[in-house]
Amino acid sequence: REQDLDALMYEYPAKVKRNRKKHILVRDTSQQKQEIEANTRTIPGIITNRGCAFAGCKGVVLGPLKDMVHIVHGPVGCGYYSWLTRRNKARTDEGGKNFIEYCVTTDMQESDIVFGGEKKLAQLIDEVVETLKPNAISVSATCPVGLIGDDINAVSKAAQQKHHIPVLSFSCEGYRGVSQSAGHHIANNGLMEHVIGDSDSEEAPGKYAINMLGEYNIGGDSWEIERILEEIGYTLVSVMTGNSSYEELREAHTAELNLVQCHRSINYIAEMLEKKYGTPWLKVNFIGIESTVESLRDMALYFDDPALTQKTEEVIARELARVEPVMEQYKKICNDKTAFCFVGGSRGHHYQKLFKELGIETILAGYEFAHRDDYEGREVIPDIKMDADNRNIPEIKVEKDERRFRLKIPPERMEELKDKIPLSNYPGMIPDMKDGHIVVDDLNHFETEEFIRILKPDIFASGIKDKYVVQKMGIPSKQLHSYDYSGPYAGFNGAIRFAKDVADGFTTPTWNFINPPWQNEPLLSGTVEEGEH
Ligand code: CFM
Ligand code: HCA
Repeated sequence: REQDLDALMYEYPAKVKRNRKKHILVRDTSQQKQEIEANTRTIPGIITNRGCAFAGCKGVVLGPLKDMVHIVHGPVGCGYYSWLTRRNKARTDEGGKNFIEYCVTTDMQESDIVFGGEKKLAQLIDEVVETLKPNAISVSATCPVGLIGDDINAVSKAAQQKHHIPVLSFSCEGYRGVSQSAGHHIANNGLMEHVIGDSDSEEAPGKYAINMLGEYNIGGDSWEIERILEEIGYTLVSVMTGNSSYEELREAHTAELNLVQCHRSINYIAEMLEKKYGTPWLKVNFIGIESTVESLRDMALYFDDPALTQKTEEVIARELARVEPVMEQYKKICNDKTAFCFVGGSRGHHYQKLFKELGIETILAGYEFAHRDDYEGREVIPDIKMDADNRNIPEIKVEKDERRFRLKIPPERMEELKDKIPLSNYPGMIPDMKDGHIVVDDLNHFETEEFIRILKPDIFASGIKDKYVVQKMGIPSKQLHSYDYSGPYAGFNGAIRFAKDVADGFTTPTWNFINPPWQNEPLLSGTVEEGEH
């Protein structure tokens, strides 16, 4: 395998090769610990799948908050491409507001870049308040805003005073970090400082009150998870941030437990909430049947109430009886196949288990922008080197809230539970990978083609930027960001949907009929006409 890796990098200059080798490892369980480099800059010129800090802030974390209007201060392209077309879903609550379908931007022009865009932003905020009347507004900065020095913070503060609604500003210029991850931090820090706990409520709104952190309702995933949790008897206080709202997030301090679905985008907020309010966090994974069952049992153990445990087991038994026979059918089609699973920061790990349930082995996996702890486990956090890029993201200090802090369970019980369930813990992706399988950080297009050539997977799971290249090589490709506009894929119903979509990918007769179009005729033909257009 090591030789394969060397051969694969044949076209790289020596320096690039040295760099990239630190981001790739072949799983070897005989080694106590395997280290990987992550969260560092992509080498210029390499075609990465990563996005930018603005995408992580506005696109991923803030965008799904539906009762807010999210203003993009910048050129129209940044606004247009961060319109939530990646299928974040949001239902309007009764009497509530929902602006999820809007795309609002200052549409900066050349003159704004030269003379400044602050006035235009202030005007747009006035217009938004007048016409849409949102519960709150966010302003996200794109690259040129930072370069020309528009003070979005001052404009937002003035607007907040003028209109008496919260106007939150986020200096999430695309270049603020090496990837989307920096943008998650910037957005989450803002929500932590200005939104969570900003209400008079002291009591949770129901029994077994929980927040679900790091779940963005792509393809309706949160709704399937909520269906299960609510039937068991949990009360969902808030979701960060799928199908959620400013109003919901304000109440998040009242929960008894925080679930962490996407460790990458939210683990630091889970830590802050524990420090400030005493709310413990539990790592869950609702992707895959076994993972869902395990997460539900872990939650029941945390609350330790016989009635809740019984209801949990009842729901699990009923759901398994319903979905397992269906999964068996699809398994017949999928069994003994291999997959690549390369997604942003969590799904590269989470989806391996669901693939496994279909008999599909993940032989290569990785993350676009996750950090070492998402690969190696949280215990490496103290060893992670700080560099100029990390320091660029402002840290916030969180103190214990003396009035609201409450230990949710006694410290001894907490310690006891930590041995049984992943409370405040995430062991990362690497321990779940098998010998000889490959882990790649920030996989690029050149390496994708090379790995495909060497390993010939049966299915390629990734995103829109690389799927079509691979699909045209004749390998079924599944988007695990947008779900190819299908979903939900979470929970019990999601597993069935996923199984069907994957099996359809293998069995579609298209593979027998399609020749690349350029084989038969030129792709473009036409005549140039003179006159009117
Ligand atoms: Fe978390 Fe996400 Fe992901 Fe992510 Fe993303 Fe996403 Fe993703 Mo695309 S928050 S890290 S920044 S699970 S948008 S909903 S699918 S890359 S694996
Ligand atoms: C982002 C969003 C994205 C992109 C998806 C893809 C998403 O990174 O800004 O590349 O297919 O999930 O929508 O990750």
